[in-house]
Amino acid sequence: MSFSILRAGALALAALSLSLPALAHEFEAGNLEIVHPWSRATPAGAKVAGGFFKVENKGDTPDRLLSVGSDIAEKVQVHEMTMTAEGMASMNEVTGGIEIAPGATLELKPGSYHVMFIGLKHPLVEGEKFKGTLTFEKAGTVEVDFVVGPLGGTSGHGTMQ
Ligand SMILES: [Cu+2]
Repeated sequence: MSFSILRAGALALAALSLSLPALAHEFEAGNLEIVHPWSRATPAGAKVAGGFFKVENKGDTPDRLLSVGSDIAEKVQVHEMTMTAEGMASMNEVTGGIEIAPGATLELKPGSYHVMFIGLKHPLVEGEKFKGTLTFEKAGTVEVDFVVGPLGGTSGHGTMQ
């Protein structure tokens, strides 16, 4: 009896580890490794969504994230979130790209650098994926899949999302 319980446990673990690569998906562009591009499900009528991912520079020269593209929205921008002296969050489009030093990891995440999909052509549904392209100064353009996570959480966009 204890044998079959152990066996069931082992099978469950095996199933779990098999499902992990789908959750933590990665893409390569030259010396850059792009980890887990994701977005969020959008409420009905929402016109914007955020996008997030990490880029690890495994090379020995700096590179820059120049732009992000996708067919799901009319416009795609890279934004930076900063706090004003009054403690208000403010969002600005990044111009000139974001440097990724050798050995460094650039993280786009809620409340920080993020992608903004503006003018969504359809709602984002949890569990679905959509295509996007990331363009780097040296590594060029790479196609990635953004995975859509659950609605809610800290978007860093107040009432916008
Ligand atoms: Cu934004």
